[in-house]
Amino acid sequence: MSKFGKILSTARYLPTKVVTNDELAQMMDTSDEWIRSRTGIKERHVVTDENTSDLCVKVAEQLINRSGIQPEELDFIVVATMSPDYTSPSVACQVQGMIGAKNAFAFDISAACSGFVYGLSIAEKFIRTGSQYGLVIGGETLSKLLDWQDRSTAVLFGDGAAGVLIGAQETQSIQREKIAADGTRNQALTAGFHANTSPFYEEKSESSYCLNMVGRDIFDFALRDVVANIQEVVGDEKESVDYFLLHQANERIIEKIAKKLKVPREKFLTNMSSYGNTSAASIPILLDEAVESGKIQLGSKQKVVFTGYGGGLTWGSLLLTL
Ligand code: B82
Repeated sequence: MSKFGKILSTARYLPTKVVTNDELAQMMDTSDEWIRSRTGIKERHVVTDENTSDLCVKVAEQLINRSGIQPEELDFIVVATMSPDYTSPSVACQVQGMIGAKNAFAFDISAACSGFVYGLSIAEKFIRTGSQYGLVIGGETLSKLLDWQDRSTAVLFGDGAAGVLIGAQETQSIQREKIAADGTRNQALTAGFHANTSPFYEEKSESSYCLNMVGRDIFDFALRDVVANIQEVVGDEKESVDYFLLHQANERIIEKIAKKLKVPREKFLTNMSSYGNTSAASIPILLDEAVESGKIQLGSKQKVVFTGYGGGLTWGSLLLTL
């Protein structure tokens, strides 16, 4: 009989250096008050000597240690990231090698801030087709993609990683899901354009690594398409959902989405005040903190919704019974 994927444990790792809004205000024309009132962010973690793979290895090690399984028992490792160390190898392969998960296949997912939701959706299909155990990790060092002169973006993002161990069980954990994309709006949120410098290349183009966003457009996207997506996945089970874990882009977005859905704001967990926007890492960081605090209990049959939305444009929601 085919099995279903279930989250068995969670873990997070944040680089130790914390940068406050006041510290940013010494580097650029901004203020704690401006950042806080528009975004809800107070501080963020930033790497000083680590890359994305280092953060993800720390998460993978914790997931292995907490669960008691051996690295060789992992069938797959999926890393969602928009800030990999290399274009190739994938961060997932770096992690696989570092932790000795020699029986796991490994690959990265490029779906920006929706990456963890995409990853969990994909990973669950591997469990349904015979895999026993796998890791899904979201990890980012967005600090390397930022223009540190640009006060409109530099204040918004942070570095970090988190993830889950998923394993096989008899009963279905993901109850409903819908992941989506709209590539016609791909220019609304971009990062890491690689120019072709080949002598045969005839167009002149310049690399632009820095993250760029059209704030108003993606804000409207979050309030329209993402709200519709949550509504579609949650349907008439809205009241029975215990917690909504949304990508942590901006506190104002969460408030407005809660209001549009007519769901009490308290059901939306938030932590961007401490971490800023960590893209693919934001939902699993939020999840691990909620598990640590006891708000969310794995195996409790609580109902939770994970919703990612970001560059691509990509978005998606999963309704899970834990
Ligand atoms: S903003 O455009 O400057 N703004 C909304 C009008 C201020 C309240 C802004 C800011 Br500041 C920060 C984030 C956003 C935003 O809309 N973010 C996203 C929306 C959709 C998908 C991803 C994101 C993201 O930032 O990751 C807008």
